[in-house]
Amino acid sequence: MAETNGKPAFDKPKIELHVHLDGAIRIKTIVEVAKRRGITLPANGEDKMRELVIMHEPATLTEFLGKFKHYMHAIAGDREAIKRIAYEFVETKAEEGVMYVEARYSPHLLANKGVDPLPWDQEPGDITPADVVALVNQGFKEGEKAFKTKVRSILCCMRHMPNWSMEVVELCKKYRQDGVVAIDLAGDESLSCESYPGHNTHTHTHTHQEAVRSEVHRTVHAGEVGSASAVKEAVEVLKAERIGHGYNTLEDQTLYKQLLQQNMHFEMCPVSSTLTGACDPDFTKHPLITFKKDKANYSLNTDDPTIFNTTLNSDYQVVQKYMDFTEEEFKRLNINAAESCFLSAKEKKELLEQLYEAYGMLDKTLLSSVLL
Ligand code: FR7
Ligand code: ZN
Repeated sequence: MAETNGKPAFDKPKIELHVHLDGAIRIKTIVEVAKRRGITLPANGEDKMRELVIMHEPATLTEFLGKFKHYMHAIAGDREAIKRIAYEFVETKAEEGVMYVEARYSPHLLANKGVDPLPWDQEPGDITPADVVALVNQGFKEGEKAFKTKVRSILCCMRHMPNWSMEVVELCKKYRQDGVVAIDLAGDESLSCESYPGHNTHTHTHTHQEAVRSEVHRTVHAGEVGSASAVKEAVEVLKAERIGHGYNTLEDQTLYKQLLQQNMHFEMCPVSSTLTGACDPDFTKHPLITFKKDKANYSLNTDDPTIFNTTLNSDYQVVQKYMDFTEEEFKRLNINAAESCFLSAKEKKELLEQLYEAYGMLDKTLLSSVLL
């Protein structure tokens, strides 16, 4: 990873919209929880575990999944651990100067009951996907109180598990008063949202349609390693309001121009994009440069800070160093992130007002109400 020390590239409040809770767990916590539960980890001690989990070079999906396999079995299926990772997540984001964050995860991948197959070779237990959501919500709520960073959550469907998806949207509905704001589709992008013959009532398409019907916000991982057609499918079929990554949108200029016109939000993850092999490791050739030049609506995000050994600041440092990002652009993209977040209109307005104030900008909301 690029150097993460020194002065922050942008020393003002930030918004993060694309970060996986299960890709943001502290190694120290993994080691402590494993010890308490008597669970074996593939390496002894924090330093060796960190070395195993961190990704240094661009990798394949299989290698990437291997990182989760090193530690997810230690956290999944444990009430205290699930609540703790949520609480600590808020503390970490507060330290990074994040004012508002939307954290995402798959409730099924942290459960040990009512999920088939049981993930991470766990023994059956008593924590259902619904219990996972309730525990994460508790951790977030306590973290918000303690650290003053606002947190909401996005529940992920997994592309290879269409049979989990309807429950995910139901959980979004059940917990909408408790901090859950949206649904996502994550996982292996080579699998299309309709690619399960014989499962036509259990497709991601059905689920995202149900999300539209019940007014659950939608984002979809697309155009990261997948092509521009995956982005088109996300927008047209799954009715995504934001796109996770979306780098390959640029391969289809008609689609790209249409999405620019629609003001589609792209959740960009610069460091992640090179370590997953989605983009060329030469940051000076990164698609983000085009999005910036075109004044597109995008945010900057870490994706999986534990695995990529990053903080939000290191992603900001990378784009400052290799893509000539200025203070003005950092402000503009954070305002765009706030505009595209999944809070209610009232809460979004409050967030924007706080940002304008922190950025020393004229109160735009007030101005527009005067002008109207
Ligand atoms: C996905 N996750 C974390 N980061 C990512 C990512 O794509 N950057 C996990 C959830 O938050 C899922 C990890 C996982 C587990 C089993 C099988 C697959 C995957 Cl294909 Cl991606 C979404
Ligand atoms: Zn992601």
